[in-house]
Amino acid sequence: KETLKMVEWGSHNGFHTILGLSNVSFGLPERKWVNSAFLAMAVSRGLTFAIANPDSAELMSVKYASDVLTTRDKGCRLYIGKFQAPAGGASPAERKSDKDISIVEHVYNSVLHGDRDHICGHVEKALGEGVPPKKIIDDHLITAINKVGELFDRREYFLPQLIMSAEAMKAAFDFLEPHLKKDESAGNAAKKRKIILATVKGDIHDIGKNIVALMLKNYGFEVIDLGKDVDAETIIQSLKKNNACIVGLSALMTTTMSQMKPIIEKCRYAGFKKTKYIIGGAVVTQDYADEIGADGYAPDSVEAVR
Ligand code: B1M
Repeated sequence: KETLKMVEWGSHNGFHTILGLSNVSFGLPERKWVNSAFLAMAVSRGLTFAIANPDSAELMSVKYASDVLTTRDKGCRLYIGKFQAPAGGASPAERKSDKDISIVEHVYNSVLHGDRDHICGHVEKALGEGVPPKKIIDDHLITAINKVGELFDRREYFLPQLIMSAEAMKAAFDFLEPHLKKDESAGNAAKKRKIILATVKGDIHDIGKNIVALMLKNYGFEVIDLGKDVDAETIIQSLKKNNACIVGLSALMTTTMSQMKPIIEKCRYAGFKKTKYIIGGAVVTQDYADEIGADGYAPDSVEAVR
C-alpha cells in the first residue's frame, strides 16, 4: 500500500517512478500472478517503469493490456500487433519495402495501416505526379477502406484499426476537396441546386456520405451536410430553413437502413411532398428504395450526381 501511495504521489508531482515487482510475492507459489496483479495496480497509479521478468507471458500480457487502458499504446497498435492472429492481411511482414512501391500504393497503404500522419504527403505527391484526384479516391482510397472492411469481417482487423483507417481516409478527403473543386467544368447544370445530406439516426458511418457530398459539390450542387446520426426533426428543420429540393440519406447498417422510411414519411408529412428523396449506402438497394417510396437510389457517388 505504501509503495503504491508513493507511486501515485510521484505521478501527481511530475516524477517518473521505477519499481521492482517481485519482492511482493516472495515466499508464495505461482508468483507470476501476484506480480502481474501488483504491476496492474501500480500502473493504474501511474508507474513509469517496472523491473520485471520479460519472459513471463502473464506479466507481459498485463503490461500490453495496461498500456491500452492508460493510452500509452495509442490506437492499441502494440496490443493488436501482439495478439492478432498471424494471418493478419496487413502484417508488417507482408508489407513491401517502402522504396519498392509507387506513390499511389503509399496512399492505399496509409488507409490500410491507418496512417493519418503521412497520408496527405502521399496524396500531394500523387497529385504532383499527375494522378487525377477522382482516381485517387476511386482506385486507391475506396479500395483500401473496402480491404479494411474485408479484414475486419475476417476478424483479422479490429475496431481501433477500422477507426484509424477511417481517420486516415478523412484526412485524405479533406486534403483532396479543394483539388476536386478545380474540376468544376461539368458542373454547371446543377448550379445552385441545394441538397441536404445526412447519415441516418443511429449510424455514424460517414465516409461514403462524405464522398457523395464531395462529388455533388464538385458538380455544382450546394450541399448542406447535416453529418451523421441525424434524426428526422433535424432534417425537417433544415428543409424549412434552406428550401432544398433534394434530401439524400445514407445508411451503412442493416439495423439503421430502416430509419430511412420513417424519415422520408415524416418529411413528407411535415409538408415537403415535392422534395425528392434519394438514398444510398452499402446495404441499400434499388428494391429497397422502391419499397420505402424513395424517389431515387444510387449505388455510388457518380450515380448520386446523375
Ligand atoms: Co462499421 N460496419 N461499424 N465502422 N464499417 C460496417 C458497415 C460493417 C459492414 C462491417 C462488418 O461488420 N462487416 C458493419 C455493418 C453490418 C451490417 O449491418 N450489415 C459495421 C458495424 C457492425 C459497425 C459497428 C456496429 C461496430 C461495432 O461497434 N461493433 C459500429 C457502428 C456504430 C454506429 O454506426 N452506431 C461501426 C463503426 C465503424 C467505424 C466508426 C470504426 C468506421 C466508420 C468511420 C466513419 O465512417 N467515419 C467503420 C467502417 C470504416 C466500416 C467499414 C469497414 C467501411 C465503411 C465504408 O466507409 N466504406 C464497413 C465494412 C464494409 O463496408 N466492408 C463497416 C467505404 C465507403 C466509400 O462506402 O459507405 O458504402 P459506402 O458509400 C458508397 C456507396 O454506398 C454510396 O456512395 C459511396 C461512395 O461510392 N453511398 C451513397 C453511400 N451513401 C450514399 C448516399 C446516397 C447515394 C449513394 O444518396 C444520398
